Amino acid sequence: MRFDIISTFPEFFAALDLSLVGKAQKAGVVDIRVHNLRDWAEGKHLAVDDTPTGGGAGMVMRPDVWGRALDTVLEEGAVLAIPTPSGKPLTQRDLEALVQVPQIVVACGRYEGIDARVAEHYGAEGIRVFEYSLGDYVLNGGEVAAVALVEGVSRLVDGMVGNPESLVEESHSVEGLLEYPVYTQPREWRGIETPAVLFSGDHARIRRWRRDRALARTADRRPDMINALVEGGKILERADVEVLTSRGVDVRTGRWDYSFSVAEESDLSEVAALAARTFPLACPPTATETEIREHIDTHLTENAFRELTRGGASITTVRSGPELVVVAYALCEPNAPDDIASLSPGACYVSKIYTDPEFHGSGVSGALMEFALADAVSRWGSTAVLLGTNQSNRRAIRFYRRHGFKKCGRRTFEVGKRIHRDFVYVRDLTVDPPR
Ligand code: 6GU
Repeated sequence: MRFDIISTFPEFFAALDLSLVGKAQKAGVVDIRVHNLRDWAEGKHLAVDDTPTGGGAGMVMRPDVWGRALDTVLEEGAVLAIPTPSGKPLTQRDLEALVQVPQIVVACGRYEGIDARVAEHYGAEGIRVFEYSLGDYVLNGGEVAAVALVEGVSRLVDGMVGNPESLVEESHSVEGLLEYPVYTQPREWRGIETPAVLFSGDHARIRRWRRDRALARTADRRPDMINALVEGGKILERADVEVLTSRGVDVRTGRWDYSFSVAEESDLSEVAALAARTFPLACPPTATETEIREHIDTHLTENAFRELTRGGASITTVRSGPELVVVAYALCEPNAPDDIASLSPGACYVSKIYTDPEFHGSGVSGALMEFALADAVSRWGSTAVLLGTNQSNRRAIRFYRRHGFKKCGRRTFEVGKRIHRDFVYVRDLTVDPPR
């Protein structure tokens, strides 16, 4: 791989004699030649720039000087790379394409840039011209961007990086996600523990944890990358959906549409409205309309929820859409009811988790469960959580299993004259969530 860099500051590129790129040069893996543009300047002052035609601030680099330089340096099959803040943002895909080329000539402009006819002329001559930018900010010249391109391409050249696997996993590889956070020794540093899952030796769990962290990071920092994943159909796993949902992403649209919070008094009328809406759908077909109505009017009113929160319960909600309506809520209590508390002494209790049917399968319920349990741990210091679910509700049972719950008993309870049979589930809150 051959690089030719043309600049008015050739000394700048001493940096490329260091580190891995320096080693690669010495090993003959890459050949980097730096040229001083002024060697092609003419006249008494060896000027390389002049005032902008049509007026304006600053100076523009002369095409004749650049023409003489490039005619000398460009070889068959070369790409002419021109760093400029008005170029195409440089990506890993660009670097992967550039490493296939025999020669890259980087033309570093200073001042307000290079006369536009230079790119036009060489493009018309059949040379591939690549005007690129490092991002949406302005530097004084193309030198930093030239170093970035040379280093980024060099490390993809065969025989460069010691461990080829590190090329596969890093940020901006084909996965389309930012890299997960990394840790090393010591295990605890300034009171911060390395996540326990990384010591588990369970490679499937570690992989899942890393993917979760990568997704969460990408959602928080790079909405554009999440949208590309959604459009490309690259979010396939249910666990992906839940992590993204917990960061507010509606994966069906790629929009940031969810917000999670602990309910305050002023939220309780909306919580009651959602409860009244969803409760009938969760009732067995044998329940009569009157029974259902009676239950709603006594247990699912704003007042009933207010009493529960005053009694120490915590309600967490998910809001969505332009109107920010409550689409899911969870009700947690610091202690489980007497009939099951002995199954896990000291455990807190999830008494309800309801999601608007429109949001079933959206990841909202799972994300809300984790949010509600994190709230319980910080609020009450809970080390375990209990819940009961109807024995015939297979969907709920699968959901709780996925969220790390294990069956630990049974209970019955009466609604009207009917006896309901529940399984009781427990989850240890002192270990990392299952994923
Ligand atoms: Cl490629 N050049 C200059 N001058 N400023 C930049 C840049 C390039 N990319 C970001 N800012």
